[in-house]
Amino acid sequence: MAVVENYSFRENEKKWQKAWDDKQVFTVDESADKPSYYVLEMFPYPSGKIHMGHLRNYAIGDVVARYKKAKGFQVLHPMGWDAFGLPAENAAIENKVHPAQWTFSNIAHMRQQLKSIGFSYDWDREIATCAPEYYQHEQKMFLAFYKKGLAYRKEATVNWDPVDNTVLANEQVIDGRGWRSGAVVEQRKLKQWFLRITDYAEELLQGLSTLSGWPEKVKLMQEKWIGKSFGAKVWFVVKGWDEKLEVFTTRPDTLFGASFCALSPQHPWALQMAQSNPELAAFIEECSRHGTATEVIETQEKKGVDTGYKVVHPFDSSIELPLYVANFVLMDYGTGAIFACPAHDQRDLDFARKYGLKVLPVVAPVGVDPASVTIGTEAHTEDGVMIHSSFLNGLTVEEAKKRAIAELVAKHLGEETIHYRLRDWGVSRQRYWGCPIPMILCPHCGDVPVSEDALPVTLPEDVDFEGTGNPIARHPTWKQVRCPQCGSQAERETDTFDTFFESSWYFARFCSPKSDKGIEGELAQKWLPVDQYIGGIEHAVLHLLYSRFFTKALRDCGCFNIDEPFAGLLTQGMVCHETYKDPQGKWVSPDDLKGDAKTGYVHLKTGEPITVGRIEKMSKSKKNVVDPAHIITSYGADTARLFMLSDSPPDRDLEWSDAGVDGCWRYVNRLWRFVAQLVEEHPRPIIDIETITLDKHLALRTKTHKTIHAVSEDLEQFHFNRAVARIRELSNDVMTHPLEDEQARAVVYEAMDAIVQLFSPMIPHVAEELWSMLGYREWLVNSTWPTANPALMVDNQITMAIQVNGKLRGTISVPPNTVDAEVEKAAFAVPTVQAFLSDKTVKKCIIVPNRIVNIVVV
Ligand code: ANZ
Ligand code: ZN
Repeated sequence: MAVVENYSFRENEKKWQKAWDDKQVFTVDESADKPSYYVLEMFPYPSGKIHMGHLRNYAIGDVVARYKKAKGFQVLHPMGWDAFGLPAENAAIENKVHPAQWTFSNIAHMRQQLKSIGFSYDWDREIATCAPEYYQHEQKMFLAFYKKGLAYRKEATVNWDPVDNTVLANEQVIDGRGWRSGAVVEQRKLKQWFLRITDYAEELLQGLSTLSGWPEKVKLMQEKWIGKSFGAKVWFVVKGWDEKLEVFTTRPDTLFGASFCALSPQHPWALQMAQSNPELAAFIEECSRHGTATEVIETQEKKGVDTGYKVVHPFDSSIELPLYVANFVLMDYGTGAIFACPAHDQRDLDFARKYGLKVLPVVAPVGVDPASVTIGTEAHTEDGVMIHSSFLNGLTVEEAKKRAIAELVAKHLGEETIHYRLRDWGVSRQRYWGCPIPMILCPHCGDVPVSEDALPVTLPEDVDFEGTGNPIARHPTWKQVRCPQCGSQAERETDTFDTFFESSWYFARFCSPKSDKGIEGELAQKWLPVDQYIGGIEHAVLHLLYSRFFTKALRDCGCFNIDEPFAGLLTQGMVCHETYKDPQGKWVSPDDLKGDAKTGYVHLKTGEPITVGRIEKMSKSKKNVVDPAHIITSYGADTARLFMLSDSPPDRDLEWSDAGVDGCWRYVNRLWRFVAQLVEEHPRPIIDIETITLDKHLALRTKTHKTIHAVSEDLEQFHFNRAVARIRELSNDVMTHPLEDEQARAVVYEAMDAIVQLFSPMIPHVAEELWSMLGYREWLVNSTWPTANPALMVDNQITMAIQVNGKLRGTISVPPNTVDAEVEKAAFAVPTVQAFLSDKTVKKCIIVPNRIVNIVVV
């Protein structure tokens, strides 16, 4: 037997990458007469190197892209860089390197890494969002939005990160702290640019129901984020003041349980009243020291100050309620004022208990005697029947809501409203490394858009990153400009866009990446929506919601006629790894361990015993990261890809294990050695495969065709791990199939061809190599996907269960649709069945064709 060496991935992966690249096999041919398919993975931030999360994301995307290409689609599979953002600026401060230089050198390194993994990208379409060729188009978009009233500036209380010196979006505040710096967030007032995403709240909500290719959980998260609620506005007359207090409520049914009204500390009235009320002024000042984040407001102790004013109950003018300013009322929700019903709202109850205010239950849970309803420390928020509520008594909550609103309308004291939790999107950031907002602030004309012919507004390059705040604002000349309207000395807007702006339309730019028009309507129309989008669940709300909003806003600006950006969405799970700690409780990297799972680990350098902790998402802070670069240099890209795909379903978490990778590596080698030996010792026979009649060979043919069918189905449904398992199972059969004669060899070659083709989207380099070893001149990457022959997919043997008095006693293997008499004969001949028949009389034998033989004995 010939000595066969290990598969040389180093040589082969490079060879095939170069070959594909030279022939531009992944370059889109816009003129091709094929159906189009657009697969996109969330583009990376150029942090410096590819991590495991990227590898998994792109391995999945590449399977989809290569599979669709083989299925005859013209596939658009692009890659680019989400290149603006804070880390570049931080690097500028720490390492004294310009953000552009830092970013572009990271891009160069990561591009080379991606190329070494052999992903099927059309590199001609590469984009970097920090290039003026990219961001100039979003300046035009912003001006179009501004013209349409979709962009506006307003003074807003913002979350201020005192360490990063920047404004944070609410969602960047986690448990009251900055998401990056971890600093306690403060409140500040600033004039900020906003995009009117709330104009699209209803359409964004309705659109979810059209997204059948999205995971339910993502749609649910978006639905909650949009937060539509039906309710009412109620106008309370303020005693001794010629004003009505407007509150928003979702529970007008509970009005008879109202015990007080409350204003947000930022409510204009509160600020006005504070001028003559030092206690109130001090309280408002205290509140402003906390963040605006909902989490903070929900978890802090409920506190307030009585303004001394009274408001009149809309249904009974003899009832007067005190008016408070309370810290749990948000200014940017509803009207910034509430009426409180402590019996049925927990926040109101906490507040009422603290200040000794009235607590009157007005909803009795179904089946509970109204007289026995009492409220302790927990509010009743469930459904029920109205009590202590005059004309509402006896109605259900739903009925009472309607009735109460009708009464409010009749008295001109309120109206029905719909409310959304969704807020307008604040896009201003006081940062250098972002897209400049193309606006000029003129002392005479106010906000003036930069004129089209003066675009793009590019970032100044010679900036100093030392001081605090925004380096552009500190630049001596950049912001000095003449007002395009009146010509007087004016100033440029020095804020830059939130980096979610760039990622909200990049998928459209990939359709015409070099066009000086930005988005070419016709090409966007051809490719969009993206057929399959793949990325992390962490983007379930913001990025995906902003992209949906942009698509609708761009549509309304006449850019194209598309409603939704992503038809299909796959959110992949995380890559996890065991964690390790030394005796001092410090995290230890897997690279610093000696030993193994069985005998235990010690520290490589200190020899100290190591405790193994939980399996967690790979993260720098827990030191449980494995660098894909190491795996790729020691095992090759195909092995790394195979492991990423075979271990668990793509939407679940995956546990990285050295043993698992090693198993994949050994498998790739086994496959390669088998083919190398096969072609050397048993050349492909020249016989017509359809003439094969021997059962044992037909069984392998059946398995091959069944596998082709099942794997194709698996890939359609993104069940990559199942697909891998099936192909491996077939290959095990092939490798043990006797190669005694021509018929045997013919079916083995047929099976091997299928295995290589089915594996080609997952382990493309070794598959391409095996394909040529199997004798094909045409490249595998250009071959079409195999199809299963339905006639061969029928089993020639099936297994039937044999029951005696309802208990399973054995099985038989017979050809499908065997006549009953033969089945019976075979069943009675099984020894384990006979044991239960010996001293009994058979009453009857019922046969469920192809499935069960039921023998009844007494
Ligand atoms: C009276 C009431 C009685 C309420 C009751 C609830 C239960 P969702 O459902 O999330 O939209 N609310 C209104 N504006 C607010 C603001 N700016 N800050 C804090 N809370 C505010 O919440 C709507 C409910 O939240 C409203 O209904 C209001 O309290 C409160 F048994 O009105 B409710
Ligand atoms: Zn002017």
